[in-house]
Amino acid sequence: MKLDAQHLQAHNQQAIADHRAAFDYTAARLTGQGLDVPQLLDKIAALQIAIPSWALGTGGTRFARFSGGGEPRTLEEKIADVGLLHAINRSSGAISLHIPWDIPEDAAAIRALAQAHDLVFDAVNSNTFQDQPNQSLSYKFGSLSHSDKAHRQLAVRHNIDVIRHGEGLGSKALTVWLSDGSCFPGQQNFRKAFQRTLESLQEIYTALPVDWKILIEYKPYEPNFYSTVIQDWGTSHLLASKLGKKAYSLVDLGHHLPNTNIEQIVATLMMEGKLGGFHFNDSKYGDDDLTVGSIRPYQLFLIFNELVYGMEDPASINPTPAWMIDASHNVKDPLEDLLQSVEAIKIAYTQALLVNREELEAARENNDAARAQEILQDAFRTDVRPLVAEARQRSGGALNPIGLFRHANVRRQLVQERGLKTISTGL
Ligand code: RM4
Ligand code: MN
Ligand code: MN
Repeated sequence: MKLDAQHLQAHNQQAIADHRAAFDYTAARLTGQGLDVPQLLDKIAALQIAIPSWALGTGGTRFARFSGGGEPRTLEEKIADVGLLHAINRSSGAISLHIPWDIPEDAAAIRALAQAHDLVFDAVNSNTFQDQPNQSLSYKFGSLSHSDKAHRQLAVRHNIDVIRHGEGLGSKALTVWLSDGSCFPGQQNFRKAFQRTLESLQEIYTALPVDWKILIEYKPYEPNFYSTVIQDWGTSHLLASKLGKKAYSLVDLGHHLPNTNIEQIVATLMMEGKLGGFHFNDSKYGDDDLTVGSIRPYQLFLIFNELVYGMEDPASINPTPAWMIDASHNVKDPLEDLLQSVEAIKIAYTQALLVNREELEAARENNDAARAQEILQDAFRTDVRPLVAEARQRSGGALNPIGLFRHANVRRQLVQERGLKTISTGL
């Protein structure tokens, strides 16, 4: 289905008076503080967050999966879903594919379809954490780090295939996440596993087109429960540095042990010009893949505070990272969940744009911890939702995304089109 533009306009019309009052109040306050509101709106509108092709179906756990109705059955239907999101919020203008969950059989046709929905292709993701039907060798004991060369070669070739698929779609980056590691002490030689991974990545790196990046994701545990080969940002950064200038680290918010200071990791990687990608989600215990901002919105803000500093600092050597949501939806409608996630990202980004950096630096130089906290929390506690809504509306999107999604009965129409019992490839 495609969203009816007139429906969107009519829905906005109902909310416009309340919105205008809230926006005018916020804009006047911020202008009074010396902020350039039109410039803020441009920045908010420009931030586009990629949607992964595996997040459009209902997620599950290793215990059960309770599918929802109208899930996209094909890559074409997944593109249509992201197109719907983008039509509603004008902020999800990119899609990230996981190969082989979503192999584009006819790249030119898929690219044209995406274009018709105003979408581009973000990073492509390889998958060596599952065996595919008829696969000659198993990844049970690893892929790029496997003790056996033939296994490693299989995984290297898969990554190169993924690059080729991505080239056909106009992607510019390959994301590698490895589940490689060990479940028991003594099972793996840490040093050999690292060296083998590096060698495999070097082969993949050689196959990267000139204008491509390789993004290396880290994760401390799961599915391996004793060790993972790329366990933390330091290991990812070490690999990226050894590989060369097209290699970067990727931070996934869920891939940290409890209470890790993620904002400090972001600061360090950006200082080194090595933060290439970012996966958003939220968690309470581990890699919970919950809706962005649903558990720890202040942490998200503090992370954005570092991201904005890294992006706006004229001396920064870090390219703009590839932004993607990487979450799973076990109990919510996936599309509603994604709308909420994008909104949470935009709110945290906007709040971070409000931070008075000069005053913050002065407070830091004076070791004035109380003042520094005031500055940060003043930005965090500003209700920026009218700014985010205004930016969205000016770009042709909805003032109230979830309100419109429900009012337009999007899910009911998708169920009618696709059926109640459909299952999407992915998590
Ligand atoms: C992993 C990791 C990867 C994602 C897979 C589906 O935990 O976050 O980025 O591709 O899940
Ligand atoms: Mn991820
Ligand atoms: Mn993850």
